[in-house]
Amino acid sequence: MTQDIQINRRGVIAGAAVLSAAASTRALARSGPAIDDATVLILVDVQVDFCPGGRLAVPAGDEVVAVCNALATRFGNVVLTQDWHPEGHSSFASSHPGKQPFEMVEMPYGPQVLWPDHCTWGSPGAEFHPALDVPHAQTIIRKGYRPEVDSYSGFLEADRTTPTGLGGYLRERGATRAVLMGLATDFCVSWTAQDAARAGLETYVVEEGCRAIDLGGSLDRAWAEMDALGVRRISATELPG
Ligand code: VGL
Ligand code: ZN
Repeated sequence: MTQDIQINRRGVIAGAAVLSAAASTRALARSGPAIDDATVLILVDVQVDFCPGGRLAVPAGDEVVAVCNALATRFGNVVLTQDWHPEGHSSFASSHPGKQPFEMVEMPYGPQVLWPDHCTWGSPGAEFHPALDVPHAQTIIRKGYRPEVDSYSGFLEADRTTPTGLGGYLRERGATRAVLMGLATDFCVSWTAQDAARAGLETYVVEEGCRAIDLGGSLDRAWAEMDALGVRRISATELPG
C-alpha cells in the first residue's frame, strides 16, 4: 500500500515535471522574436578560415552552417558579414615582430588580440563556407579592410567610431529586430550583437547557430556583456516555424 502510494506519487510528480517542461517550452517559444519585414537575420563570418582546416579555425565552426541554412529560409531579410583583411593587417601576429598569435598588443584604439593570418581578401579562406546556402541574402557587409584597425563588429570598427554602414542600411530598410548567429560567438557575433542592441534593435542570438573561440574566459564574458545590453540568448526552437 505504502509502496503503491509512493509509486503513484512518483508518477504524479513525473507527470507534473513533463507538463511543466512542456509549459516552459511554450513560454520560451513565446519569448522568441517575430519574423516579419522588420526582422533581419545577420549571419556573422561563416567563412572557411573560421571552420576546421581554416587558418583561424573555431572548434566545430562548420556545425553552424546547417543551422544557418535551415533558419535562413524563414527570413525575408538576410545580411551576411564577411571578415575581410588585407595582407599584413595589423590584427595579424605576423605583422608584429616577436609576437605570437593570441598574444595581446596595445593599439591606438585599445587592446587587440593578435590572430593568425586569416580571411585575407581574395584568398580561399575568406570565402563563405561552401555549404552555406543563402542565395536570398540581400547584403554582404565586409569589415576589417582598413590595415590599421580591426573590426569584430559588423556595425562599428574597433576604433568604436568608424561605421561600416550596416546601421544606416538597416535603418533605411526599416529593421527593428535582429537575429544573429555565426562565428565566433565571443568575438564577431558578440560585438555585432552588442552594437545591434546599441543601435536600438531588439536583438537575439541563436546559441546553437554559433561556436566560440573561448580565449581566457572570453565566452562567459561575451554572454555577460550581451546580457547587460539586453541581447536575448535564444534557441532555434524559440523561433517561429
Ligand atoms: C573573428 C577574430 C578575428 C570573428 C574575426 O569572426 O569572430 N575573430 N577576426
Ligand atoms: Zn579578423
